[in-house]
Amino acid sequence: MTKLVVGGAQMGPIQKADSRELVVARMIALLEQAAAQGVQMLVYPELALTTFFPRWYMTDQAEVDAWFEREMPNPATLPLFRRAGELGVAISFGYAELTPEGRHFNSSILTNRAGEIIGKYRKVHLPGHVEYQPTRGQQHLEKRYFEPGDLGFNVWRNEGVVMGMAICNDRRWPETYRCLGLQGVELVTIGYNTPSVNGHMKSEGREERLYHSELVMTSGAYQNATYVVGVAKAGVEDGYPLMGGSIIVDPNGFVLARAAGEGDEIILAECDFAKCAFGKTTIFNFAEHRRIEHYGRITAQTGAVVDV
Ligand code: CDT
Repeated sequence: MTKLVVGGAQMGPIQKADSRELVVARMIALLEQAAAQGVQMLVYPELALTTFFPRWYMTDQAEVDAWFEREMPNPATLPLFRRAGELGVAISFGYAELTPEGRHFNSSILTNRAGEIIGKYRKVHLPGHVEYQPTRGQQHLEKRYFEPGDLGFNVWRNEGVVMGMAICNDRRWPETYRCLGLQGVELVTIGYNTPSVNGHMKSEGREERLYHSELVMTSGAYQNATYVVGVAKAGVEDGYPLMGGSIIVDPNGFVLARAAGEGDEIILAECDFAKCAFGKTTIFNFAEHRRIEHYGRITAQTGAVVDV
């Protein structure tokens, strides 16, 4: 029977001018705060080391590449890994990854409680667009700066718990959770940067967006009998608001902890992973109840086809 105190390190805004060193110092402060409260596994947001740079349209590749990390850990982030190891806190955070082959991914890593990287994920569902769109209130250029992740959805046994990662927009897709659920996932970590306003529909404000965020993470948790921890970068970055709403969800779909504000903030919950067994062996016993002979379209077809 494994229990872990899981925390979410919601981060307030990071401005364009903020250095990696400044951000890492904030992450270490959150880590120390979390460890003092007994947290053993701490999850940070997507692209945790920088402002959400895909809101900026850039044409100079050197300018783009400056937002990316060429190795992990690197001199700027090593103090975070070291401190996490000293405190015995496993961590997961997102960053922009530039590979030695020159490939760009929106990635996240997972460490054990010794501060050693044991898993990496590259974001599969990239939202947004490639070219500048003058009609949008703000740009969302993830499709310009990243290629879709090439590693798929994997799990790792970490500190006795089957853990998987997803990033931001992935949380809206049931396929994400099910691919992890089919590998027995017990904890899904999800960092995110979600603008408070919908670039396509200005009438959709923060409350609706918070509702949708919570809806997808609670249903993903329930339908796969897994804990989910979703962690926001929030607040106003260079004039553009990001919503908060970080939550920890239990395997029955109930929210155990919820962030109150839009600044740096720790949420936490004691997670008893034995609780995943009930759903996994009853209503969501996949081996017993799934009917894969009827699910072929899910992998054979991308867009909806109306043929009636
Ligand atoms: N970072 C990220 O994936 N954000 C998206 C916003 C999409 S709006 C083009 C999200 O799903 O929250």
